[in-house]
Amino acid sequence: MRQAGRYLPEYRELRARVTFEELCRSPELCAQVTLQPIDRFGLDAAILFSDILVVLDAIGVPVAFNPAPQVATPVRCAADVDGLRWGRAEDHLGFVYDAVKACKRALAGRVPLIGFCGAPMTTASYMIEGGGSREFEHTKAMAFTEPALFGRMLERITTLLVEYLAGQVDAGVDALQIFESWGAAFAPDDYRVHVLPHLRRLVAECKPLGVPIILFVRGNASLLTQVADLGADVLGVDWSIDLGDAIDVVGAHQVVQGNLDPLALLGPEALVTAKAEHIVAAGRRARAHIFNLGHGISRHTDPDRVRHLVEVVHQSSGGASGGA
Ligand code: 1CP
Repeated sequence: MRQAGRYLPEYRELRARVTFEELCRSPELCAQVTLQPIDRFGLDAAILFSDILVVLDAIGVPVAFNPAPQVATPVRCAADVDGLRWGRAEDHLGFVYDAVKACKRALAGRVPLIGFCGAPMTTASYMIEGGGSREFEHTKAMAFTEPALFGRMLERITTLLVEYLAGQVDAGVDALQIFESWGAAFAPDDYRVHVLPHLRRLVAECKPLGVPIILFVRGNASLLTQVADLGADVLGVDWSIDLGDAIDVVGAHQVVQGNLDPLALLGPEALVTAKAEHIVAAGRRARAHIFNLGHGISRHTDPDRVRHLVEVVHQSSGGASGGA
């Protein structure tokens, strides 16, 4: 959940000299940034420093990070979709795999490394909208007026993402996380028709890669129900639902991850302690629970609050990597 990033002075110091794109494209700098929160806080896993939109460049959709992502030429009609460089993406993604290898070397087995991608619809939404969105008007308009085109686009993105995740596993990642950050853009029945089949295929085709798959879905209880049986090894839960209620929805046989509201870290230590202990207690009812934030960390977060959070979680769950 952006555990490396602008809330860390050592990240800001590096970013004053290089752009976000340069960071992602330099394996050595990428490894340096990936390890910053590991060195500082003693977290139990590292997540590759990159972005879900880095992959788009490889199919001919340039993305600028200012720092929010912007796509100058959105993809909205059949000619746009069919004109992309589908099928030749692998030739352009070597820098990500080199970054994975550099991270693995730098970690030297200390903690596992998580690779990731955006879910097909979340990825498509940035291509169609041209950046972040509140209403997802263009995305939904395409799904509702040209469902076959929308389906073709998601199908091709899914194929791209399977290759991309396979490349990350080949390069050495120990687990994969799929981010469906904008799942709630669609009403539940529309999600089931237009989006879920592609996410199902992504998970199914990544299963043989042999590493655990974490599926993070930001949205609502209905979405959690829909994704619960896709075969992901871990279900990531956002902060908008009580973890105990999420476990009721997906079933106590599942492994869950989450779900502290990242903005709770802007509050006092005592609040962070109480909320973290509540989540650790709730998670005990699941088959296993990986503590995490329920979405991306705010850049206004005091790193000392994060340190405090890690201590509380380790203490209340029985030690580093314990109680999971
Ligand atoms: O220089 C900067 O600080 C740019 C800010 C930034 C950072 C630090 C962006 C632009 N991306 C990232 C890193 C990032 N993004 C990681 C790194 C690994 C980690 O530490 O977690 C990851 C996993 C992501 C994934 C990501 N990017 C998601 C999925 C998770 C989520 O937050 O929902 C999404 C939706 C994005 C898009 C994106 N990229 C950047 C921003 C600010 C955003 C989101 C805002 C928007 O849509 O407008």
